[in-house]
Amino acid sequence: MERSMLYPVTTRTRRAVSLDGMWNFQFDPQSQGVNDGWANGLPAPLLMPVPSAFADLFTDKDSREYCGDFWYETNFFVPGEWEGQEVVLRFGSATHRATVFVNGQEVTRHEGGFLPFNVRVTDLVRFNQDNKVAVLVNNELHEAMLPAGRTTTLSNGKKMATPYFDFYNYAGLQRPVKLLCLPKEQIVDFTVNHRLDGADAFVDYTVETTGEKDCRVLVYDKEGNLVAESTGKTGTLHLENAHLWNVHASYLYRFVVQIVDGETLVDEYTQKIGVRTFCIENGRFLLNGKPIYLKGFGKHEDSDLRGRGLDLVTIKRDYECMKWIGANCFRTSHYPYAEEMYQMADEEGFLVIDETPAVGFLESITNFLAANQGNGKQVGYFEKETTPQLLENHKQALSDMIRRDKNHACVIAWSILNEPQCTSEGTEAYFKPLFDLAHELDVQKRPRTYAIVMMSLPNTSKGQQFCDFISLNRYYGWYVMGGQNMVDAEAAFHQEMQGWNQVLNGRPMIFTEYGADTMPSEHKLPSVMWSQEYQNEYLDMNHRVFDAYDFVQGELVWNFADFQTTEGIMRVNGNKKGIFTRQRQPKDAAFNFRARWCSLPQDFKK
Ligand code: CKU
Repeated sequence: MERSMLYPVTTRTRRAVSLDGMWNFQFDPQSQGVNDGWANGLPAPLLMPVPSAFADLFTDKDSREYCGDFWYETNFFVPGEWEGQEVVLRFGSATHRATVFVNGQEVTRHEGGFLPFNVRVTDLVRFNQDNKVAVLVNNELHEAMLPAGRTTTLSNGKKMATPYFDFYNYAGLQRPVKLLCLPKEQIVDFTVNHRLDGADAFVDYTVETTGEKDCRVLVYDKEGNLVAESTGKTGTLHLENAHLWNVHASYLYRFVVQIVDGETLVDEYTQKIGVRTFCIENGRFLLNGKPIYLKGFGKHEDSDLRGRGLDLVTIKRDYECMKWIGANCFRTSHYPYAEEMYQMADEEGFLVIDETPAVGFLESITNFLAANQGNGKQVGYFEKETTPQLLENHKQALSDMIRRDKNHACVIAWSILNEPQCTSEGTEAYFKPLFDLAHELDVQKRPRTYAIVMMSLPNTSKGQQFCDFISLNRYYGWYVMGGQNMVDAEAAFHQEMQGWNQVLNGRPMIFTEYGADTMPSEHKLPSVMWSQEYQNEYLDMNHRVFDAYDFVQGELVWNFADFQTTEGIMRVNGNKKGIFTRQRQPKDAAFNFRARWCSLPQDFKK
């Protein structure tokens, strides 16, 4: 149960109650809360909404930039009729680490800010009464964690987080918190893999439970008709004339997983699942056996006031914008997103490249972003004292992400890192176990990749050989040879592409980043960098290069929308490479993309 990554649902045997709302909240700069008994009640609480980041709700800078320990606390009522069953608390995430207390007692600790965790509290809660949950959260950054960064102390004694990554270090309880009631013998995990045979589909499944009783799986179509059934903890479901899940043409079956004891229903879990296959063959991505060209975005979970807090309104608007512009894919840069985002991708028929929070493993980027704060040193990232701990945390995040997301039709690939340092000796020893683990854990054997930073070239990158497809982050015409130099940028870009052509060995390549910062306020004829006109010229040049190579099988522009970053001389109140503003209104480039993407066939360059 503790390990279960199943999304909480209410069924005949399960209850899932939302604990979202206004919680009590308090900063703990001296880390005194544990000793002073704050788990039993916060001495001077503020109110704080859950889910949300806390940062952008305050009006003073010290609170916004707060780094260190802080607490959330609320009361919850446990119904008396739940007695005799398992009671579980489920956090969608706690950024970046948390210790949970129930009725004053510590019940669990969790490291990593972007994946869910459960804790069983059956023996601690008082039934038919109020109970207290207190969560000690910490948002400090260091080099053995994902995402990486460092924490320093300012002359006034306050801590400051310096991310090694280009997004704001939002923190808190940013995803839903739920109280669950589950049967003692329960379903812990459910896994599917799909095979197509003519008009039919076969779904091989496995159910993991906490006991020995038998299982049954039922499949219902959209109209609610039972279309397949099987018994056993493993088995195969035969879908005659299967409705396949497809891009912009989703079809989701309802899978009902049961533990049964003769006629008695012991546990029941349900999940909507799309049936499809995805693989790479002859340098092409094949969805249900047909070539598909990837068009879309690198994104962020980022919106006004909420920071990275789950916001269904933003999610809805983002999908409407992505449909309007003709996109079919996005990458969850640079961390696994809230589960609600993948559920919507399943419903809307979008392809997702799912990324771990492995970002910031490169000192040149840190020095560049931090400009005046960097230490100027550039050493191998995977030969440090912190590396073994980092690898452990990385494996944990990768396993949890795969376990959580493996049944989503939308998820077509695993991105194992973003822009790591990958040219030094330690690279292979660090990468190999992670790439192996992804294949071992994923029965669908989704293709694996990592986003390769500028300056890591085909002949210098010691990580590219592990990829099933190559993903490049490239900024020719922005960070490299921008402005009037664009003509040289285009030539240099072609030259690099020829190098990659030598090492692809039939693997497709996609662009996981390309983009130019653009202020929605700026127009200029002829263009200058940062103007809307320049963003379009930059994109046209990049697309000319992509279109010249058959092996380029996708383009995910950086970024879907403007997003918040740490302040500094490289960023104007955030990164402005959005095709949409942070408020999700189109820049001029959005119309350029709409014209291109709506006219490119799905099987472009088939
Ligand atoms: C993006 C220099 C490349 C760093 N890359 C990662 C991403 O997180 C950044 O936001 C580029 C950028 O806009 O610089």
